[in-house]
Amino acid sequence: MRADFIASQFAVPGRLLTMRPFGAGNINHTYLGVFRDGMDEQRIIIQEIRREVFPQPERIMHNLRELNTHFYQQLSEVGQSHWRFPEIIKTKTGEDYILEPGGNLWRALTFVEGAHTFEVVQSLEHAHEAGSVLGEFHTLVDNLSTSKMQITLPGFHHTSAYLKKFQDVLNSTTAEETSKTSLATRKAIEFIQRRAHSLDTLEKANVRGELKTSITHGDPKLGNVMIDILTGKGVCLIDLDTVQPGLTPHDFGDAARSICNPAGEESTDVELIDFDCELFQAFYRGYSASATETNLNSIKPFLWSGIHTMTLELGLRFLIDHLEGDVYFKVQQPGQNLHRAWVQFKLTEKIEQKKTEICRLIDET
Ligand code: GN1
Ligand code: MG
Repeated sequence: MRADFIASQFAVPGRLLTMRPFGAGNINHTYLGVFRDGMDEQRIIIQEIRREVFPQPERIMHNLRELNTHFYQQLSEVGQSHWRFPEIIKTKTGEDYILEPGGNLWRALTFVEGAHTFEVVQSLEHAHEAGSVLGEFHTLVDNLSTSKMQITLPGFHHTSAYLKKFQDVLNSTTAEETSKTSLATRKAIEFIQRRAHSLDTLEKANVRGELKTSITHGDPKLGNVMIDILTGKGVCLIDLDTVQPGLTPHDFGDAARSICNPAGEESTDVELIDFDCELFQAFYRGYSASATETNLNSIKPFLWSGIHTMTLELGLRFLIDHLEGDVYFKVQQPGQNLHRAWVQFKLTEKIEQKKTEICRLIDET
């Protein structure tokens, strides 16, 4: 296995005992390596960053260095904190990563011990902790200048650019053929077309100067929230590859869409999809308790749109990938990206139906 060879290039004491695929990521290839040095055992994360998704993966490593330095500074100022984060493990020759000639980037990170992640929400407390971790993340990066962070994924949450791409893809022959053969595909296309006008609310607010650009996580879904195994408390956000300048309500919306759907985004039954307002209340209480008051007040008017936009945008991204032949999101079987799109579209419908209640919960805190 190639990952074994790569693992041996990093400066970890001892010998590699095991190496296995790890996590449920849709983009990069992640492995957990276990090293043994005498009686000591160390677990590390090895990742292959796909260049076809991240055109300049070196930027991810630049941002990670900046972010870790910033976290250290912030946390040393506030004293003891439970916040933890994956750290870069250097190669034996002192580099931060290994670049395959013309290809992907490999890096090694420390494993956050004593904590785990869940793909599906476990309880109201879990939703609260996930909210709290996201609020804490936004507070920690509040004074990190956007100029220090590079764009790792151009156009990542530019929803209108996805819409443009969708229209281009629809004009291509493959998409025409797909839409002729599948009713589910045709209906999915119509689903987006009916909502195309509502996709750029946040981008427009940003252009008008009503919503500022800040450092965002970019992918704060539930599966990226680490929870302490013993206490059940939130520990940190992992998967920091898309930390870059963006719009905070996008982060809020991405977290909410994944936490408040009790069936999870890989549910095989779209009829089970719901946006649970009790979970949302718990998530929102956790978020507002750890976000700064100024930030919360400035994003409040955009939070429902953030949830709606991010859910619809993810559905749209899955649909585009289905139409393009599954080139972006990894799939286990054909049609999986279309199904994933429908999960997000069902969730979008629920978010639309429950708009009044969601907005009431946002306003009363
Ligand atoms: C991808 O690779 P992963 O699972 O962390 C995607 C996110 C989606 C998510 C949906 C870089 O994240 O934007 O919300 O799948 N990441 C990228 O599960 O596109
Ligand atoms: Mg990710």
